[in-house]
Amino acid sequence: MTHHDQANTARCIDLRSDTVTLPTPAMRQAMAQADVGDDVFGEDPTVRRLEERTAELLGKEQALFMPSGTMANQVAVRAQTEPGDEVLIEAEAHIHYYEAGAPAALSGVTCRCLPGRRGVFTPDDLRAALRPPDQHFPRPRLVCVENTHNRGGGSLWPLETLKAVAEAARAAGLRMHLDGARLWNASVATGVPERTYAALADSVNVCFSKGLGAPVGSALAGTRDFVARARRFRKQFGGGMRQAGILAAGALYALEHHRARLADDHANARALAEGLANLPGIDIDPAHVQTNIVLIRLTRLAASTVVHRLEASGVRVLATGPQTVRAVTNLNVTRADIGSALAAFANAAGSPG
Ligand code: TLP
Repeated sequence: MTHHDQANTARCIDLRSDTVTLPTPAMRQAMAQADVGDDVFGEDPTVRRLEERTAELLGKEQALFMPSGTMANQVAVRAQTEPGDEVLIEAEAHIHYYEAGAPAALSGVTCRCLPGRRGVFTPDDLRAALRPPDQHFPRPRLVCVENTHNRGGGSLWPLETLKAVAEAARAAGLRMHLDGARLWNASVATGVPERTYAALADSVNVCFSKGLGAPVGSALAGTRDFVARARRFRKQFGGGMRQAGILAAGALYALEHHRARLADDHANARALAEGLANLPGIDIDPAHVQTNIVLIRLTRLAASTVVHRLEASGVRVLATGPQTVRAVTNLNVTRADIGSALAAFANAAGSPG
């Protein structure tokens, strides 16, 4: 029995997130053998290699290793705004919805929310939210986009729409940040290289600890000047790490070995959605499942009830609303697990008794 099998039999089928993945034995080995140094002194060779490789993949001058996607996003906000500025962001974007009020708490900025269709907005949505310079108004400074979009159900930004939003932002003198926690998924799903998306934004966050399966880490990329400024705020926010090469080695391993396999997660998510579409008590359009996140609307029961019942049969999902649950396929979930999860859903979602 391999380590991977053990993990799967010992645990339940965990579809709560792609953050729950465990490092593989080969990844652990790479981590154990990493060359390290003090990264605050710029002396960790493995962190440097990861930063260089990430910058190259994203077509940016530099990248900066970060402890989390949240810190990468919030350093990006802090480095590109001043207190009192306005950030234009889709209403359900992670930076606004799931980061504990950090834009206000850490950068002193307000978020002006744009309406999204599964997380995607248009240049017109952006322009409609812009106000002329006036002493009454906060200064609009930064536009944030998220690709893939988490609460949109792993949805993809059409490249043309993203280009048009980037142009509208530039025309209005705004900078743009791309929360690409799952940009790897977007590229695998569309065939559009990461750097093509990244070229449209001034700053980009990518995560190694989501679908790629590394235990810890993200990176924030941009120009040399931007990264120098971001490095200062990373220190201020407490994110300067020492022998971080142990973590960077896991991220590098994930980058080189786990990107292409995201296609398997996408196929598993689609299979799950297609199976769910046939079950009573569930409303889902499989065509909306573009990557590894499956949003499931429950028509008969409360999310809390279904989460509880699934848990009892060894399947874990996350409630994302009173009648919505989320299943995220990942490195530790096999096609056979999808069949088991469907059987569990058939029992959990249909009947009240
Ligand atoms: N998302 C997590 C939870 O916070 C909801 C998840 O399980 O999906 N940007 C996006 C789009 C994300 O989905 C996440 C994590 C982050 C940023 C933050 O990354 P971390 O968790 O590393 O701070």
